[in-house]
Amino acid sequence: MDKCTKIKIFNCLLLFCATNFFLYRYFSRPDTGPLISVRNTTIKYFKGFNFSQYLTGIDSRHLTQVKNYSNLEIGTPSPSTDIASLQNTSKTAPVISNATVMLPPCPLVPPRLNGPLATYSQAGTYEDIRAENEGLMPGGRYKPPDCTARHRVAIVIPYRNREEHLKILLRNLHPMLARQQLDYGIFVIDQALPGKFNRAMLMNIGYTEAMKRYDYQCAIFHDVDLIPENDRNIYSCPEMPRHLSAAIDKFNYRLPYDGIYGGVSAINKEHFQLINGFSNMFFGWGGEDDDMASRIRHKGLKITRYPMEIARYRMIKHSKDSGNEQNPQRFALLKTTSQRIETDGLNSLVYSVEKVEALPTHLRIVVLINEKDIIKS
Ligand code: UDH
Ligand code: MN
Repeated sequence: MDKCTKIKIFNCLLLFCATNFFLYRYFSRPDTGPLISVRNTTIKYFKGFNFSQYLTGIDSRHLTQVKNYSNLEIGTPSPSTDIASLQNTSKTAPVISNATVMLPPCPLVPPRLNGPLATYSQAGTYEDIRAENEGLMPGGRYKPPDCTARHRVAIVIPYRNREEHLKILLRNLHPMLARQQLDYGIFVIDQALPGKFNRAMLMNIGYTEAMKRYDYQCAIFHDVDLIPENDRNIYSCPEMPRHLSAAIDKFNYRLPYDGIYGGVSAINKEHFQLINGFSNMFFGWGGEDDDMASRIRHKGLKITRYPMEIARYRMIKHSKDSGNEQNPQRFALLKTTSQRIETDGLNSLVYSVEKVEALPTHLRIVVLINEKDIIKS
């Protein structure tokens, strides 16, 4: 064989290998390839692919988690089983039994999103709302039926005496969260009378009570009167704290000021622990969200947001509530945020649970808090 033929054969071989390589890459893409490839290749495919990361709300930190779970997540537990219990029992290989339906991880981009939404402005009973939402379990728990969710999210609603708002919110939220393929639970933390309303403290309580019940990866704190208007506003666990309600109709869909953090926000468990949660000291209206934004900055974290076309909400019109008058002390408190972080928050929570009710659409936890206990601690 002369030198020229050898070179031709070598080139042919090279072409053959390259073609096979590209065919393999193409067919093992997340949405087309076999499952095992999904697990091995999604990590590479999506790292640095910002558009999809934005769409899914998934980031490198959670992709790593997905990778770590890959041995476990050949399937998802049936609704009666818990991922945490699976993790405890199957460190080496997943046990496939009749009782456990094994499902693949959900797609990185939820496939049934609509974008802008027509929202409901009325709602019937909690039972009516449940009937509209297939798969919704008592106490407001949901897991996708056909895949293992990539995010386990506790939705915490600080609440008192706003039942009409709550029903409207739940009627809008449940179908959206199901389309977003999240493993979520809704916790309504209902502050008993008497006493001034304390939104931030209710959110600390909601976080604490949620984490006792399930291995949630993050919490979303949600005002009862903010109705999301776009389902690409994904309620996933964020890499950095995420302010979700950036564009509200009441403020002409603009940020009233740059550092605003009120309304709806998401934060992962590690970061919430790092900043010691919210302050418990804000009784009455105002300031608690600005205190939180300072805590986040103080610990070197960043507040992130989705684009304004996506992060849209309408606020149900309401007047001021009694028991939640503007707090005149808020400006003085905001001067001492950095001194209070380590001692005022999750580690200084004092409350009593008066009642826990698993309603068809949410878990209602009635709590009693006492301003004097907080000031003392
Ligand atoms: N909340 C209740 N019950 C109350 C008070 C507050 O459930 O009695 C909860 C509820 O989730 C609500 C959230 O706390 O969405 C925030 O309270 P808000 O809706 O009163 O706060 P908002 O920022 O203030 O909407 C509305 C008054 C507008 C005054 C603007 C002055 N700058
Ligand atoms: Mn409001």
